[in-house]
Amino acid sequence: MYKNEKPVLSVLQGKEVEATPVWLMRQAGRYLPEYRQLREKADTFIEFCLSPDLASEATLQPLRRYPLDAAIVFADILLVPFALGQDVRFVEQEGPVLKPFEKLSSLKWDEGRVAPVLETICKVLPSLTDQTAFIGFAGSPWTVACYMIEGCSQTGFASACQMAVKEEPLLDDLMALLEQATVAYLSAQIKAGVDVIQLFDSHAGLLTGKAFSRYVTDPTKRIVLALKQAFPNVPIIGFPRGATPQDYMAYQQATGVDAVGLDQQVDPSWAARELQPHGALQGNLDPALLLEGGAAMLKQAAYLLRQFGPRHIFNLGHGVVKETPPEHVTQLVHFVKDWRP
Ligand code: 1CP
Repeated sequence: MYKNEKPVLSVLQGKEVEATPVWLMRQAGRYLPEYRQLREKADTFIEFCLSPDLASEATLQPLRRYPLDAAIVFADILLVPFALGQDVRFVEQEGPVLKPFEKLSSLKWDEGRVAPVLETICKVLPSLTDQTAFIGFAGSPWTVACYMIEGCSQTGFASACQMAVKEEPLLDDLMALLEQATVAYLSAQIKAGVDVIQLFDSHAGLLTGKAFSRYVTDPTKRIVLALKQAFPNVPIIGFPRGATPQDYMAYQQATGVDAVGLDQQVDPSWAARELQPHGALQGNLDPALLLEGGAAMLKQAAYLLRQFGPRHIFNLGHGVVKETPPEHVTQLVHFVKDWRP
């Protein structure tokens, strides 16, 4: 046993762990009353993300309540378009609104615009125990491109999908720009002190087959390669949410990620059989079960723990929904921490 190592890192490095580590996507955020109170201290969500005092506190809030094995820096995937110079706002009840960009050449990566995120990382570090992994993240180019092209999420990203099917040069150019920006941003996060990276490809499932490999797998592979060359010891979790089983397999085999994040549509017994022999897995409790809590949630949690065994980081299949009672999270996290094979 590697007692003095962070369990999340051990799983990602293929080492034995005593118990399955756990963290939750969107473990910080609006389901926590202390987050809602903190959120009032900034006028806009972007300002909140770019205030190291507030963002570091938001990062730590869930760790004060629950014995989680990882912290994830409080930020948002849409800070990348913001740092490229696009106008990004978050509208209450509606979600993100991005102003269409005139031409691609007007976008340029300006790391100074996300420097406060790096400061947040530095501020959080001294408060983490030596067992807690610190996760930095970015959206994958396809998912970020969806928002940049569409401007909001209400349209189901129809024009981005159309551009992908037609392989339009504008999309390819935007993707290339995002790939470079993502590598620069994640490298800066690693230098600031995170020890794991997660790539959120939340809208990967809008594409399949050839378009999936061109806009999801291939860019991820190039980002992983660039990061691994510079930081060989920093593991990467890839989350191609909504991918078909075939696309999940292709993604795992081709990208070089250390772990694949599973959404709740993926059948755990299939994933344990087909994916787990090739790498660690993360996921995939349905956030609706966490919302529900109680016996149904614990039954499925036990099933996942049995199915996946030790090469697994317990998580949800997507983020904690904002109506979730915080006590359900207490129940789940303690259940996972106390579980033994
Ligand atoms: O006022 C608020 O509190 C706004 C809600 C909120 C929060 C708490 C948004 C707006 N973003 C965040 C933080 C956030 N976003 C984190 C850090 C918190 C944590 O995980 O503990 C992370 C990792 C993200 C990542 C993110 N943002 C994703 C990828 C994961 C996913 O949920 O699929 C995506 C798609 C976004 C875009 C986004 N940010 C916020 C909204 C409302 C949306 C749009 C979602 C949509 O398109 O429906």
